[in-house]
Formats: sequence, structure tokens, C-alpha cells
Amino acid sequence: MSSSSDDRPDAVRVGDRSVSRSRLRETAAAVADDLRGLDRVAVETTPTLETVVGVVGALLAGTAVVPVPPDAGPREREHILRDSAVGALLAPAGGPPGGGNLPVVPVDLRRVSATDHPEPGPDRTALILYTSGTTGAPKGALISRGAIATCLDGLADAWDWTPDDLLVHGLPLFHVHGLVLGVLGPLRVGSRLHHVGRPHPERYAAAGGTLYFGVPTVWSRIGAAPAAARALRPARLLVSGSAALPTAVFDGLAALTGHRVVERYGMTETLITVSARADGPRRPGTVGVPLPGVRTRIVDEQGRDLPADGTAMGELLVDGPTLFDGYLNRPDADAAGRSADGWFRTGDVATVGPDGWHRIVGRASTDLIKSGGYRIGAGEVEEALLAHPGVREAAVVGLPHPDLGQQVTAYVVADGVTGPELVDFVARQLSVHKRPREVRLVDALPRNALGKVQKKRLVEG
Ligand code: MLC
Ligand code: AMP
Repeated sequence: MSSSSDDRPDAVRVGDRSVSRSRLRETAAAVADDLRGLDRVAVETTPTLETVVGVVGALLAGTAVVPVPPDAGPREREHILRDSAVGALLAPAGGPPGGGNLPVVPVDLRRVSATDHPEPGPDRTALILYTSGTTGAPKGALISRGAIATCLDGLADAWDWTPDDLLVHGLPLFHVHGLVLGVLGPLRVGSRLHHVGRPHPERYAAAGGTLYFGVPTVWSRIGAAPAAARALRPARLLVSGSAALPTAVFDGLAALTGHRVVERYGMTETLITVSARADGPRRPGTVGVPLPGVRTRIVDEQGRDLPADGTAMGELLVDGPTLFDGYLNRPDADAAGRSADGWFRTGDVATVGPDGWHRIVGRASTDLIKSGGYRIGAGEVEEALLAHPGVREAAVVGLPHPDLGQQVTAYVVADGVTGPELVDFVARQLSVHKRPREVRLVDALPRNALGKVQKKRLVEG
């Protein structure tokens, strides 16, 4: 945390409760006292002040934080807790008992401590963020303190983010966007934060911020609520990321708010790597230029470099100080995610212009879906469906959706079970946003001569 002598009582506000920075440090120090010596701790990431205090407490203690989505179904939750081998769960004091066999360390905002915890080194793991791949259960990405610090300093520079700002957002606190940028960002920069609970347009409008974060779905909903959009006129900067911002949404917001949205690009594994700048142009459909220290290049399917001519399309590779330190317990996945010379393979297809501007064209695989800014692995949802005794075959794809970008759609061959029953069945295992929005019951899945499901045909209809 940066040390600002200014101690505003509403430095960090979540919902209708706020704390000053000094109070945050004292309450977090009490959590850190409880965690001392613990390597990893899970945090129940409800959108509350307790989550902020719990995360900061763990960071003060040098204990790696494993965020648990509050709506994670039992199967997903069990996987995260088992795979990360956490020693305890941090949860709001007085909340429902949710630790199972794990000891629960209560986060109590009334408790303070004056312990001065020494700053852990930059190589220490700060966060283990569970994220979906194309197949199987989510993997835990190890994110170091140094990677986070470098990323946030780069963004502060790109966006002229200063202690004078009031950041407003309502994003979930278990991903890079809401947690790293949206909570650790203001703490590092020294700006105020107002987390509005959920990213509803009217809550953004009422918050009177200078800086706003949203995923494209949030911006699209604000653009569809003209009064809320107009209330953002006095803001300094609107920022979009986590998925592609449609040009129509960019243009609509420009007309209503007077702001050309700054777009930035990143991933759980790399943090934010490319962004437009506050003092530079913003071009709809593009995500800007690499942040300080980040290197990017595009390659063809054989791994050969492609020219940065604005036309050649290839897989985007990135390297630099914001990269993660690998997946927990998954050296196989680490190796598969790197090029021969060690750059991280994003799986995104991009063009790079001669001026360094990046355009994200799409994803190389149809098996990673982005819906409402959430990353969803088709394989994980398919496995959840196949666990139903009536399901014989399942193929999950992301179909274009005007509000969500893509919607999770399942094509299923099944006996004696309805679509809504299958949606409920998945909901009992996985997070809400991983549920199919639609189940299409079919007689057979399209397959090629080798028997492989042809997902492109399902997407193209
Ligand atoms: C949702 N609902 C469903 C459903 N999905 N019901 C049935 N089937 C499903 N499949 C329910 C919800 O629980 C909710 O109910 C209601 O339907 C409305 O859902 P919704 O339309 O999805 O709206 P909402 O829940 O408000 O979600 C939209 C959203 C959300 C934009 C707020 O998708 C979101 O918070 N996205 C942010 C994701 C994010 O932060 N990604 C960052 C990844 S990091 P009820 O009863 O609850 O109202 C990253 C790196 C980077 O990508 O670059 O940033
Ligand atoms: P996640 O790991 O949840 O952070 O998701 C990372 C993925 O989100 C990237 O690989 C991209 O596919 C997508 N993404 C993030 N930001 C953008 C953006 N500005 N434009 C297009 N796609 C984006």
C-alpha cells in the first residue's frame, strides 16, 4: 500500500460502509497477526469490506490469497480448496459457516492491531487465481507481488491515475479486473475506491467517480440507460476491458458521456499488458500499445514471427515482468502455454500495426468462451453436463450475444431430461455464469471423419 499522509474517512468504500486507509491498515494487521506463518489462505470474496480487509491482511502477512467466488458451486469450490491446499478460509465474522473441514479465520472490522508486518519480497506469491482452460477443472495461476506492482505502476502511468481520483466499479472481487486493478490498484496509487456492490448503471451514475472500470457488458448496459450514462460526463476516464468492446457501444457512450472509452487488454496469467493512454488517442476496436516493460509479438501456426503491418493475423505472445509464475501443480499446462523461447501464448489472435497498436481479432480456440467478461472453459461445462446420467454427449460453445458478447450454449444428446433440468444440474456444481443460458437438445453432434465434434459448425449455425 502506498503511504499517503492524507487519511480520508471514505478512502475505501464498499456498498455503504467505508474505512480510512489507516483504519484499513490496522484492521488488516489484525488479520495478518492471525495468519502469520500460513503459506496460503482462501478468501470468501463477497463484495464486502471484509474481503478487502482479508486480502490486505493476507498480503501484509505474506500469505498467498486464493479467492473463492462466493457463488462457486460445490464441485468448483472443492476443487479450488483441495488443489490449493489452503490452511484456512477468511470469511466475514458472524457469516454462515462455510469452511467445511477448513478452519475459518473471521474478518472482524472491529479488531485492530498495531503490528508492523515487514514487507515481503517481490518474488513472493500474492494471489493464486483460479482460471479456466479449454478442458478440465480451473488452474491456479501464481501471481507474484512484483508482477502486480509493475502492472499497477504501468496502468497508473498510462491512465494518469493519481491520489486525486475516485475509482468506481462493481466488479467481482475474485478476478484480475475487480481485485487486482479494482482493489489493489487504488491502494497502490493512493486514490479513493467506491465499490458499488454490483455494476448496475444507476449505481455507477450515483457514485460521482473520476475513474470508472467496467467489462463491455457493463458499458453496454450503461449505454442503454441514457440518464445513467449522462451522469458520467463529469468523470475523467472510463476504462473497459476483459472482453472486446463493440464499436457501437464505444460510439454510443461517446455521444452520451462525451468520453471516448480507454480500452485495455490482459489475462489472468499476464495481468494487463496492452492499453490505450489517457493522454493519447482511443481507437474503437483496438486495445492500445504495450505497457512499460511488456513485449509482444504475433506468430503463425508454426511459431514463425509475423510482421507488425496491421494486416497479418497471428497468435499474440507476450513476455515481461507482469507474467505469472506458472500454474499450481500443473507443469504440463505451463509447458503447453509457452513458446519454444519461453514467451507466454495468450491463445488470442491479434494484428499489430506499424505504430504498435494492437487489435484483438478473436480466440484461436472455440473452447474458451467469454461471457459478460467471465472466462469459461467449454470442457468444464461439458464435464458437468456429462455427469448427468441422462446425457450421452455434450458440446458447449459461445454463441454471439448482444449484451454478453458470447452466451454459453450447450448442444446435448440426452434421454429423458429437459434443458432447464440440465441448467439446474450444472448450477448445482459450478458458478452461476458457467451455466448454459440455453440447452439445445439434438439427435447427434456434427463430427468430422475422425469422430471429433465440429464446434465451428455449431457456432456458425
Ligand atoms: C446468470 N443468471 C442466470 C444465468 N447466468 N440464470 C440462469 N442461467 C444462467 N446461465 C442470473 C443471474 O444470477 C442474475 O440473477 C440474472 O440472471 C441476471 O444475470 P446477468 O444478465 O448475467 O446479469 P448479471 O448477473 O448482472 O451479470 C452481468 C455482469 C457479470 C456483467 C454484471 O457478467 C459480471 O460481473 N461480469 C464481470 C466479469 C469479470 O469481472 N471478468 C473479469 C475477468 S479478469 P440475480 O437473481 O442474481 O439477479 C480478466 C482480465 C482482464 O478478464 O483483462 O480484465
Ligand atoms: P481472463 O483470464 O478471464 O482474464 O481472460 C483473458 C481473456 O480475455 C483474454 O485472453 C482475451 O481473450 C480477453 N480479453 C481481455 N481484454 C480484452 C479486450 N480488451 N479485448 C478483447 N479481448 C479481451
